[in-house]
Amino acid sequence: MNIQNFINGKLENPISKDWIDNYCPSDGEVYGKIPNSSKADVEKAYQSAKTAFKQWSQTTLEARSRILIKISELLEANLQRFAEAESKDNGKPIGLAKTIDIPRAASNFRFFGNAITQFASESHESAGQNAINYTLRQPIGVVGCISPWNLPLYLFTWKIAPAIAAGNCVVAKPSEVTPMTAYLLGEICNEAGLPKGVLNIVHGLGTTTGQAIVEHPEIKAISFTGGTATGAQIARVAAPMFKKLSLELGGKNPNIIFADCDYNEMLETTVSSSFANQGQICLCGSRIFIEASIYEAFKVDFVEKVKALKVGHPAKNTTKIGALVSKPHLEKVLSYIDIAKTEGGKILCGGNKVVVKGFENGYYLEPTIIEVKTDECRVNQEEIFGPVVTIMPFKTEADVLQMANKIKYGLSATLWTNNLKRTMHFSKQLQVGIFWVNTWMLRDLRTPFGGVKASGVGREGGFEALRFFTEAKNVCIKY
Ligand code: TXE
Repeated sequence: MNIQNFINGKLENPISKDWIDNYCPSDGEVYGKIPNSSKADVEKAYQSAKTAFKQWSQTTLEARSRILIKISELLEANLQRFAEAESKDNGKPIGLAKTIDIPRAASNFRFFGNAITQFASESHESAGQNAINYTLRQPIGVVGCISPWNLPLYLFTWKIAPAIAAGNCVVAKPSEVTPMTAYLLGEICNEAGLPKGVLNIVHGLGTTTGQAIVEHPEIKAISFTGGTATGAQIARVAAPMFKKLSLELGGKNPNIIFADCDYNEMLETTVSSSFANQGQICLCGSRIFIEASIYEAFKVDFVEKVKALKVGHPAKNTTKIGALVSKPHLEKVLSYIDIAKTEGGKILCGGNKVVVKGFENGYYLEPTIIEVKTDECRVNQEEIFGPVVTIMPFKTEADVLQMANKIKYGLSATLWTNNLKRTMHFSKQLQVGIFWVNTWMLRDLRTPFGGVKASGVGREGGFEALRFFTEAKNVCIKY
């Protein structure tokens, strides 16, 4: 099946006439083509967005809200179809797509449809000067949204929804590895009555289509989620053009386990935080530090639970671990397992490709636990982004805090303890943007979302996203 660009409310082939293969990760087959859109395609999308902006920026909040909520309802009504498409395109278990990815994409539209009606700006009475200042928050104009392959529709809509809610028009590019649900979104937007040109979706490679969006002189803000190296490249291009940038990049997050935690809950959650979505979530807790007194017991229990995770075809309801997203990605993850061995890491379970009967060319890998001797080894410092975690014991609070922070990334951290004093201390000392205590991935869409250090710049979510997608203008009136 061939995918098309969605420009000015219409699905169409790329001007570039250039196409790339779309692979199905569960069987390794090419099952369609996607446009590799050129500068000319991006320009066409930009012109459509620019034209739509005049009216869209003037629509009432109520009208915008109604359309966003309608998109959300239509996604819910099409849950099965979207979940199947996401699972096939990405390799993730259908159960996950049905309970997490697509419902969350629907929530993104509903949330920002409601949030925009509550978004307010400040005013400042300048006492003694007979003046009042207020902040006018205006949409930026045409903005660019570029998203990755791990949570395709979930992250694509996490950017698009606040951008259009705030009155902008969008040129968006999903990952070329997982374009399918973004393609299906176009028709839903039309059905919901989103005016043509408000959302334009162009498909293609990062270095062609993505780069053309970032380089476009009139696209004034870029919201990006993806790899840290790509984020740096985007910043290099966008900074001299003074574009507004929101970058949500990689992570290598610590999962810190103290003996005084609720053990069973910790164990269940740690299995998910390690391997959900084949470990391909920037928030996964891929470095597990365990207090020495429970280390041996944890090791036995964790390995037992992980060995029981069923690796299989993503369309099967019993599958817990589906296929990795692509062949190059599988190879990257496997190369880290080799690195672990040369670094003296001990593979406690997993480490090998899995051959699924009938789907021998799919990109399957066993969930893998590596016991490392030192936190400084490469498998503990570099983002692997697959079903691979490291474990090691620690003795003191100070030791584990130092190891948790001694890394270039700073996205999230999880702490397992029932000690309040320790919790407060860690909440202040950990160099991360998101800190979970006795839980993982519990999300409230109002909260600021993003990382520090090499994990990114800026925050998404709630009013932070609406602030990003608007320009603040100070108006000072003397009376
Ligand atoms: O992501 P890319 P890749 C990490 C993970 C993974 C690594 C590389 O470690 O192994 O990044 O993954 C577009 N200008 N994460 O290479 O390339 C690209 O087309 C503009 C973490 O698949 O960063 C896609 O739409 N755009 C992460 C998007 O950027 C460009 C999720 C992300 O792709 C571009 C995914 C360019 N020059 C990977 N180059 C997370 N934080 O969740 C690429 N793109």
